[in-house]
Amino acid sequence: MMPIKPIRPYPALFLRRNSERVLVVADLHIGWEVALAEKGVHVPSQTPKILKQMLQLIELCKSTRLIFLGDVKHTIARVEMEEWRDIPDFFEALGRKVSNIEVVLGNHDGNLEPLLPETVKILPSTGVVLGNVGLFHGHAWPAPELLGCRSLITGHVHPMVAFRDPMGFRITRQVWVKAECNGVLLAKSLLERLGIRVDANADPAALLHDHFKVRLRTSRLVIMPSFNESLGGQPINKKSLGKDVRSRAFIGPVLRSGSINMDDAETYLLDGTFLGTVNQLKTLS
Ligand SMILES: [Mn+2]
Repeated sequence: MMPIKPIRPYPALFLRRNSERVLVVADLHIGWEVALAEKGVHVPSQTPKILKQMLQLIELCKSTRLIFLGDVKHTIARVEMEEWRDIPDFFEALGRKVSNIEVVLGNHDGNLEPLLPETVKILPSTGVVLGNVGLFHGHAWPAPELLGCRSLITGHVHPMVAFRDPMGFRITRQVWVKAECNGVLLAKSLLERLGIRVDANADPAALLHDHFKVRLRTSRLVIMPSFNESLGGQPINKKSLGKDVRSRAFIGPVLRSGSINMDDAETYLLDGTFLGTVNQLKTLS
């Protein structure tokens, strides 16, 4: 089985597939500073810092392939001046080190394509299969073929834990989330979403195979922290996670499908420290 290895202490993942050495990062949100500037808060461009970190990681893992797991840019549909400048430069610099670069589209990647060098391959938001790992951004449903993968990996959520320390200060930290996924429930939700009727006594795994020739294997979901560390995130140990309308929209259809056991999901700091399950951390929030 292909190991899923977070690169400690970075919000990045290293996957090996045959001779390929794949570096995966999610949620760069380049141009985030511009949205802040509109509100009167001026922060220098974070893109040089993000590029430097990417180049270090490429060196560290000797990457031969890069996958950006959505939300490369920040403004959703528009393109800001800074993005016109930063994004092409960013990808050209990476392209000098790694020839195989792919972007899985996220919900912030409207009009991203004209900003990318032609050598960068754009993949749909329904994701990509890498052996027994399926990667997609998380704001939209994955393609049925991803359910043939044992593990699914998403971004989008910007997972964090938030708690109060003994002095009463609020602490937030980015985390990795590893959750069990009930593949049968996920298959059922996805099939229904695709307009395929699933009767009460029907076997979603069999239907998935009949319609898409996919053998259901998914049993776990990993949520990646955002690569841009300046961003805010979603405190996953908040008692009301997913209950109010705003956070419902933010967590995406797979987390809402009822197939992911978030209560017992394991959380890890970027340095690999195991913090406990989401349920255990709820008492601290
Ligand atoms: Mn997103």
